[in-house]
Amino acid sequence: MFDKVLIANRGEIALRIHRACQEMGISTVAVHSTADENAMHVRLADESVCIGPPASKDSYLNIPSIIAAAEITGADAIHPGYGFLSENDKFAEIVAEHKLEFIGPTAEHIRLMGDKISAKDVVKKLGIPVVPGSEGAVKDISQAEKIAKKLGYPVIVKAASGGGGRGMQVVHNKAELGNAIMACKKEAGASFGDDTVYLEKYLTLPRHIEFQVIADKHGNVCHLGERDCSLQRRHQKVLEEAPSPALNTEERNKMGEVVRKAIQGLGYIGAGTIEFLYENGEFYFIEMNTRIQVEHPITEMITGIDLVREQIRVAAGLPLSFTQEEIKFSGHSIECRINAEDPFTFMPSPGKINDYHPPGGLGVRVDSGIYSGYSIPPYYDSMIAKLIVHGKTRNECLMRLRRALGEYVIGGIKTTIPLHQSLIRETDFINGSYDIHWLENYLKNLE
Ligand code: MV4
Repeated sequence: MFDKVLIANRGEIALRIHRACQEMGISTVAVHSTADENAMHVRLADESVCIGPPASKDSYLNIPSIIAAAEITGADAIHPGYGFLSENDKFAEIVAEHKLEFIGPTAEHIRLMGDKISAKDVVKKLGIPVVPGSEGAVKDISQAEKIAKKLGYPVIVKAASGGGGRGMQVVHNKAELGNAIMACKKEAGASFGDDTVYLEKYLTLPRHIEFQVIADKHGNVCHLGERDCSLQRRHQKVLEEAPSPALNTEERNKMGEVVRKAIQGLGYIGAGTIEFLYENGEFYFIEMNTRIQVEHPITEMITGIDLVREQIRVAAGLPLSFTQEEIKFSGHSIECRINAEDPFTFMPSPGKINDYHPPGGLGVRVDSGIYSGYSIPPYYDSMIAKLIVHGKTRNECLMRLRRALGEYVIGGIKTTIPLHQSLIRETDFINGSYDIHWLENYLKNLE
């Protein structure tokens, strides 16, 4: 096992990784920008190294500084968290070249999944159902017209190097197709330096359901069930739940097994998430994420498995500490992302927290590095806390979430707590009947 892990991230996930390390007897190195000197994970880490000025490109994305910090402190491994360098194949490669362990998959698997065309192609061959579409890249407009005609409109044009909702165009008829392809290519070229695009049938009212997997270096792969992440605004998840209210046990076990087999066939190592659109009882693969995700705690709450601990174990060459048969899904969990933003306009609201009282009690978990007197810097993502609740049933979970949100005091800044309070009182939410467009429609009707 590693003696020392460098945490190449900030905020709640840096603290989450520190906690896992501490419970494993591993010492931690925090790397931080000048704006994060007072961050909780920096205070709690065994050592800390300032790696640059506030702008992410000069600090949290600064590969030479991070590698230097690892070498100076004698770290054995680097955990990248989510965002920043977590899905950068070059970084994974450089880490390995410096005889450090990257706590994540190989650079090759990151690269394979980073290209959405190759990702779709490889998982399809491994038996995962994908959205019908072009086989590979769109070559020219006339070819695209033929494919679109076969698929039937509406179709969607996506960038091969995109993901997370960037670089997409929905097309309703043949007349719009040429322009949409050109627009998508232009945006993709400018944003990702790669103007390759592909075509898919556009699913109009799907849910976003993703399966969590974890694999070790001995060929063992487990799935940990699914999360429903349909409640999003501008491709930012707002609230997630596990299990999905839309799936039954049979559907879960069946798709879980399909996913498990595919990931085994891929030779993948580490934690990963297979994203699907789910419509009319069918799953359609869209993307795979090769990192730990923001919403991983709801999976931990229903399985009792510490995913970050398992990531560290498998990176160190140890086997998973459980088998698929030993995983028992228990109860229901919901996560609310709490952002330093106006709850209804979503304008960022950084600044000093002058009053802080997090909720507690049975089944309540708060993952956050904030504290009374802490100033939220304006340079980074606005998510400042995650409230995660567990209950024996979805209804118990909902009642507990209502109670916990009511207790939560964050004074001095605006937060999205009031949004969550109204959201969870909506009939559609209570009934679990929502799709990927529900939240945006709900917000529009509030205006
Ligand atoms: C789609 C789709 C409908 N049909 N693909 C958006 C983010 C990216 N990961 C994939 N996205 C979508 N792909 C097909 N063929 C609709 C979306 C989509 C979406 C997906 C998940 C959650 C929220 C969303 C909001 C708008 C569009």
